[in-house]
This record gives sequence, structure tokens and C-alpha cells, in this order.
Amino acid sequence: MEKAKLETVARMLVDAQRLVVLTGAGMSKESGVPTFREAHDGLWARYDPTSLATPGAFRRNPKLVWDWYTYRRELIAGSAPNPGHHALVALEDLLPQVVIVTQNVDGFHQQVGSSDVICLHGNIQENKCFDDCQGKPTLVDISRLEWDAETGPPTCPYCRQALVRPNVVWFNETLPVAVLERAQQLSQDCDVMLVIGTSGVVYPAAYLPMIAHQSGATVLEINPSPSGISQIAVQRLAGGSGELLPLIVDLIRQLKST
Ligand code: BV8
Repeated sequence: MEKAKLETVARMLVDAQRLVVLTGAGMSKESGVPTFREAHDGLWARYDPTSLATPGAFRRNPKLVWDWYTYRRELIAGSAPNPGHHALVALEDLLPQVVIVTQNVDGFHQQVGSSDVICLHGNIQENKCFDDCQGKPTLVDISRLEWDAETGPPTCPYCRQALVRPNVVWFNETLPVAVLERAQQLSQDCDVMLVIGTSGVVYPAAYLPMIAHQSGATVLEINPSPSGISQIAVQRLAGGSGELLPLIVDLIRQLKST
């Protein structure tokens, strides 16, 4: 990556008063967590995740979907946030406002201590009643349940009817209203949006950079490949976020000290 491009992006970030950072699966790639569209290793290579992450798939074959989430939870448990996640925490000491809006469900931003994280699509570590029988969401602590995991997910301990499912937003499910509204408002109000590691094909998350752009914000991108966001980004740094973010934060620190 040529230094001049990094310096250009650092100079666009150093004076940001209201920065929004939108992250996707690419943010966790250097932690060893496969991105959403990349073929998962082994058993899951033959399934398209967008056909597993749906309420219909869960109704049709709860064990298959539950096992896919168990596999992903184990993958995440065996991984760790990478230097890119830590760099975003360091950015909070350099800029007046940094809000992370993430599409990721791995919990890594929260784990490293980012202070304001909006999870658009939920949290893979949490489970809930499929029917939200006690209200939205009816969280269930499965560590307190006894069930035969060979049969798939447990039954909700409250209603004893519906099955327990991961507390994530599936395709064809609406995002929590308050979460989406806050993300949209922040995208409208930000002066800079840094978009990291997303293909920009899943909506309504992919609308957020467009909202920022139409509101006059500077949109920047870190992604090794062009994405659905690239055409509205004034700069795309073609590299890995785990490698580039620490370099950018160092440059911002230098600019701040001169
Ligand atoms: C909804 C949780 C209303 C589950 C996920 C228009 C408007 C509204 C809706 C739609 C619309 N058009 C279509 C829809 C429907 C649908 C949709 O968007 N479909 C797509 C496939 C076209 N949207 C929905 O259903 C949403 N709900 O709209 O409600 C509604 C209600 C009823 C009926 C209709 C509509 C809900 C969407 C949420 C789905 N849940 N996750 C789980 O994780 O199991 S989405 C999932 O995929 C991820 O969370 C993520 O958000 C998403 C996209 O993945 P990315 O993060 O972008 O990752 P991807 O692999 O695609 O790309 C990785 C990128 O990283 C690449 O660009 C790569 O180059 C880059 N990269 C690689 N290495 C690195 C890197 N970058 C940096 N560093 C590296 N080292």
C-alpha cells in the first residue's frame, strides 16, 4: 500500500467530528473468521449461508441451522479480535466521536472495548425463543438447559412450545426498529463514514453509506476488493483492515501531535 494513499485517508479522518465506522465480515477475516460469502471450510462449503440464515430454513430443518451456528460459534470462540479491532478503540482517544455500526454478529468490537457499538444483525453468542414468547427478544441462557444436542436446538423453557434460536437477524426478518433508526440517524449526521470489509450487498445496512453520502459526508473504504460501496467512496484503501487500520491510526496520531 503506497504511503501517500494512507496519508490522504489519515488527513480525511483527523478532523472528523462525528465519525461513523460501518463494519462487515471483512473486519474479522484477519481473526480467522471466514467472511459471509466465502465458502466456509468443510461441511458448510456446500451450503449458501443466505439459504441457512432464514426463519424458513430453521423451520424446515432446525437441527441443520442450529448445527451451522454451533460450528460458527466454535469458530469465533477459537478466534480473537485482530489489530484492526484494537485500532478502532485507539481512534476513540484521537477523535471526538467514534460510533461503530457493525453487521457482524461475532461480538469482537464489544470484546476489545469499543465504547459505542450498534449491532445491526444481533449477537451470535445469544439465544432467544423463536416466538419471543415473553417479549422482544425473549433471551434464553442455554447453559442452564439440559437437552439432547443430537436432536438440534432446545425447546424454549418459558413457553415450552417454540424452539430456541440464535439472537441474530435472519434474511427476511426486520432489524430491531430502534437499532436501525439510530444507525440511520448517525449516518445522516456524520461528517465522515469509514466503511470496512463489507461487500455492500445486504440491505438495509448497505443503504447507510448512501445516506451518509447524500447528507454530504465523506465516505472512505477499506477493502481489498471493490464493493457495492466503492462508487460512492472518495478513497478505497485496497488492503486488509487488520494491517491498514493500525497504520492509519499511527498517522492520525502523528498529525495530531504536529
Ligand atoms: C430486511 C446475521 C425487511 C445472521 C445477516 C432492499 C431493502 C431491504 C431489504 C432487502 C432489499 N433487497 C433485498 C432485501 C432482503 C435482504 C437482503 O439484503 N438480501 C440480499 C442478499 C440481497 N435483507 C434482509 O432480509 C434484511 N431484512 O430487509 O427486513 C424485510 C422483511 C421481510 C421481507 C423482506 C424485507 C435482513 C438482513 C440481515 C441478514 N443477516 N447476518 C448471521 O450472521 O448468521 S447478513 C450477513 O451478510 C452479515 O451479517 C452481513 O451483514 C451480510 C453481508 O456480509 P458482509 O459483512 O458484507 O460480508 P461479505 O462476505 O459479503 O463481504 C466481505 C467483504 O470483506 C468483501 O467485500 C471482501 O472483499 C472484504 N474483505 C475480505 N478480507 C478483508 C476484507 N475487508 C477488509 N479486510 C480484510 N482482511
